Amino acid sequence: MQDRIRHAGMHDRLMSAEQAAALIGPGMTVAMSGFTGAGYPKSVPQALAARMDAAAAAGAPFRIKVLTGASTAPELDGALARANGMELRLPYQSDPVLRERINNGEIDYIDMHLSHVAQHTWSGFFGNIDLAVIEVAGILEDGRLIPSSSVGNNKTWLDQADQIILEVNAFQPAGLEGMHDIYYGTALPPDRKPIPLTAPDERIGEPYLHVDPAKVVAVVRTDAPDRNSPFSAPDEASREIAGHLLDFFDHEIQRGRLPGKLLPLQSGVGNIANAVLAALSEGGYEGLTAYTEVIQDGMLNLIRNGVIKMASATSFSLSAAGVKEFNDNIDFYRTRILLRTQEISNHPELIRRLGVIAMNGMIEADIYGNVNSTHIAGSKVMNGIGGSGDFARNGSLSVFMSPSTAKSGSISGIVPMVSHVDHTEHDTMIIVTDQGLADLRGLAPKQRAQLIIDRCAPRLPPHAPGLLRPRQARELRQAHPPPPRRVPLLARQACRNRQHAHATGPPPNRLNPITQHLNNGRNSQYQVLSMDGVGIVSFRK
Ligand code: 0RQ
Repeated sequence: MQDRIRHAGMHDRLMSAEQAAALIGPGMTVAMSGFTGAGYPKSVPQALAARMDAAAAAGAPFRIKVLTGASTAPELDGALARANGMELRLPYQSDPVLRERINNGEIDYIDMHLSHVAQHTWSGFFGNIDLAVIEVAGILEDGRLIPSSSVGNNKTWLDQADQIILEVNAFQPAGLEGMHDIYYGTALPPDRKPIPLTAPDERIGEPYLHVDPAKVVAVVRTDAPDRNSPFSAPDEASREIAGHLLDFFDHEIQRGRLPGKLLPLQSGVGNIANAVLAALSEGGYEGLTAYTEVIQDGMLNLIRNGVIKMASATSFSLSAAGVKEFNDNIDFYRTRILLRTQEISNHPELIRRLGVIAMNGMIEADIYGNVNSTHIAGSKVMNGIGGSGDFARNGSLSVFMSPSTAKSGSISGIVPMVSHVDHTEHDTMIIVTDQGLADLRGLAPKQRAQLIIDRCAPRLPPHAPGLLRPRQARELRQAHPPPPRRVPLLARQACRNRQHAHATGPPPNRLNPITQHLNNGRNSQYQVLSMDGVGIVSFRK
């Protein structure tokens, strides 16, 4: 095969990962490639972590600020976090070691919309970008770069960083060349122009990234695969969620609110999202499109079997089996997949114009439709908001999905009040759990609450101890004279219930603040029927 490094001058800058890592100094702001475990640098971060370990052992801690596209992998986030070498990380992560350090307060973490990262960098909010470490699949004779398995923020990093280290990864298939569409027309206000993209399969840029060769201080050869985490086989809850969603799509097509080929699909990360995609292949669809961030195994299968004719994204996130399928059939996929910068894959203007159907996982939703995608019990981050906000706010349909309970049924996914808000009730249109689907469009808060509880909340067996009896309800009415409210909520009690649930599992037969409030309301529309240990389960008009 032709050498991946075709620019003569770049050969002079070839060096080992250790030599390249020595160019990074304490306190630097370093931007790295990588998005959902794809296209991240594989060797320089590990060599840097070794330096950090040595520095710490010598009593001189060595820490840097790290910016990426999204999550990376053990060789980057894991290695630098283990070496305690990060003082700041943004904008999305999913590494267990890094997560622990963030949640222990040892690393500052800026969790932000992925579409905002480039513009905030240009505006200088993260300070000067001292250096960028970018994985590429090759370097052309003229110095342009063949992007790797993700694009993410690489255009911005190459443009904004003072110095560049390139990792040229021979493991990435040469057939990636031509699969990218890098648009160079974005700007800060007031110089913005409409982005000329009206369908997911349109090309508006070019297949290569630009770099000023004078800024390239090191070129490192690597030959290593991406993270390639396996996906769990869809479980019963995921299949039920997928079934409800497909029924809903059918209903919307029959009502004329969705075309037969749906609208461009966005699918988030995680096992549930992957399971929904798997189910779509049995839904009788063909010729669909995707305008999304990440191509997971489920989407690759849909492209393979013609259900999706074309997908636009910024990255892959494949299992080892998915990578093999992709690499073995790359000529087929090259005409059906376009990888763009995350500025474009997540651009609000484009998501709104295309009418994207946004489908994302969540940790919990409250009965009014506020959604927590990121924080367990309000304070421990799981991954980050990623692109879910870009898509949910601007899509024509914003769907959030989760099993109705977590941790073996001990924590309700539907709660009185979310412990952290990522997506407000104003952005949330559809909530789906294994129990059912609530279409919140056109509903006022108390109507939303009734529907979410009726359709989505976990169910109790008929004689469960949480059943609220009429006498108890009467007593409660006397105990808590109710103020009429637009959004009934006893916030203090909602928080107390949650703390208890997370500390000890489901609390014993305790009255839920919302059920109390709704039941107590002189002008309440609802009568409480039952409740679970964590949040209310059902009430009726
Ligand atoms: O924990 O791994 O310890 O078992 O959260 O939950 O049910 O496996 O669901 O893999 O689909 O992820 C929201 C995290 C869901 C994901 C989230 C625990 C649960 C498990 C994972 P364990 P599941 P998924 C585009 C879109 C934000 C970013 C986004 C996410 C773990 O979808 O990161 O959407 N979204 N980006 O046990 C306590 C609860 C819980 C809970 C779940 N209520 N309480 N723990 N868990 N609910 C892509 C990008 O932006 C890049």
